[in-house]
Amino acid sequence: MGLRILSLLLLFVALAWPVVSEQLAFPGAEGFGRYATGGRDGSVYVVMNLDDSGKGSLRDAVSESDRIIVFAVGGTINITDRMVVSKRVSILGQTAPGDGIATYGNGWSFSNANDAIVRYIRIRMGKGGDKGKDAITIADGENMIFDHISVSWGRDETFSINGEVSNITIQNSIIGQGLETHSCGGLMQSEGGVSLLRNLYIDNKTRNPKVKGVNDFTNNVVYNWGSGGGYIAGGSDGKSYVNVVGNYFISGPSTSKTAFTRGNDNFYAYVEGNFYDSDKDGELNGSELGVASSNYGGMNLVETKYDYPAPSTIMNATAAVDYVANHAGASLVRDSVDAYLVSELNSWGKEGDLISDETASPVNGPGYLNPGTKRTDTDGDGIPDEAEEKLGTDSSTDDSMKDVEGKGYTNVETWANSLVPSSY
Ligand SMILES: *[C@@H]1O[C@H](CO)[C@@H](O)[C@H](O)[C@H]1NC(C)=O
Ligand SMILES: *[C@@H]1O[C@H](CO)[C@@H](O)[C@H](O)[C@H]1NC(C)=O
Ligand SMILES: *[C@@H]1O[C@H](CO)[C@@H](O)[C@H](O)[C@H]1NC(C)=O
Ligand SMILES: *[C@@H]1O[C@H](CO)[C@@H](O)[C@H](O)[C@H]1NC(C)=O
Ligand SMILES: CC(=O)N[C@H]1CO[C@H](CO)[C@@H](O)[C@@H]1O
Repeated sequence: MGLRILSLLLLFVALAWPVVSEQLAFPGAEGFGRYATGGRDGSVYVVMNLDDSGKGSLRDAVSESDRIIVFAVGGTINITDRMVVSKRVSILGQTAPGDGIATYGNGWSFSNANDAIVRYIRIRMGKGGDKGKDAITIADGENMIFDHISVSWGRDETFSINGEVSNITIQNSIIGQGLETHSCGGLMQSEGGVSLLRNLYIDNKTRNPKVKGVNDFTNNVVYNWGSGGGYIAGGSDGKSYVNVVGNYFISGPSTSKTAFTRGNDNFYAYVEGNFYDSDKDGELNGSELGVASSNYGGMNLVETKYDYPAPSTIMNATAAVDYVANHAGASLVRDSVDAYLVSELNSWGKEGDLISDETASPVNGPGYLNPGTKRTDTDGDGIPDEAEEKLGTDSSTDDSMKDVEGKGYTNVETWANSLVPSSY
């Protein structure tokens, strides 16, 4: 067979090969981390108590790989040591009764926690946490998605990605109040792709965020950054390739610096439709930043958008503010901390503060979460009886890891997905 025919044949085979469509982490998962698998090929773990460790605790749940974690209880889990998450774990906070779940007292490590899916949970570190550590750290690993989480009070950074990290999404989340004196939103430094979509960065002195590498920053709101800066174009070494689209920057009482700083020729950026309201006047009436390097801290602006996995809908910056103010964070129920932060945002420049002690006024600690009532789960498979009836599954057989709908999600995921909106 001639080489030519062989290569034609190979081309034909390649074209005819069925395209394997990868499974989204959940309906509405977007960006670089959208295909994280979580614990889909493992088993269900039901968190039964608010203990810091031991059987039935969240710490025990995340200590082993291949688990889908659901909650039979709601409330605040006080943690002493850092939480260290294993590979292929889904943490589905929306399944908790009452006001849902928070951890308080220290931070979390998702380093090497490949394929994590994390939804609707509050991670509040606080001054009791380990000195020099972040509220959330990812120092290496790949394929992770964080959706509708609220992270605050990091002692070093609040949510930080730095190292050999690829394919991460943080969407619809609140990252705020990094504790003084460091008071940082966080580093987002990775060559392997980080998507930051529809998040609120609020009340951090600096790094809201600091970006380096491959990054998509779309439809975020940044409020009341401090003297360190808002979006910081990071790094004199190495090259960065970023999209910055449809974001709204709003100065607050702590703000003394312009929205974008520290760009250079190695920081290639596609920018479009970003707004800036710098006058702290109690009204949201900023204006669009012109496409000029000087408005973007000296970044090297490019004309073509980087082809990164884009959100299904890109809003204008004003609509992004509306969405973020109403829905970002663990928003099934907004706890007192998130309610307070959003009230600051809604003052459009008049209120906001950088804090060093989360237990003092005005924050006064993590607040109280209503535990709600435990639901009956006869077969103990993690899906309450009432929900099994609706799903058409058997409430007397452990069938939560089966896929009754045949759509690629286990029954327990189908239930969890049904509890929350399926698009942003
Ligand atoms: C967590 O600590 C707070 C005090 O900071 C306390 O009120 C609460 O009951 C504790 N929660 C649990 C589950 O022990
Ligand atoms: C990141 O995701 C893309 C698309 O799914 C994939 O091609 C690539 O191999 C992933 N990278 C890593 C390091 O997992
Ligand atoms: C925004 O509104 C305030 C208060 O009405 C006004 O003082 C300010 O000039 C407005 N800014 C812009 C950019 O229109
Ligand atoms: C932004 O989008 C919203 C919602 O689609 C729309 O109502 C509004 O007119 C848009 N604003 C601008 C300035 O285009
Ligand atoms: C919550 C918190 O500590 N925010 C801090 C963020 O940074 C600003 C600027 O330093 C501080 O004033 C805030 O206290």
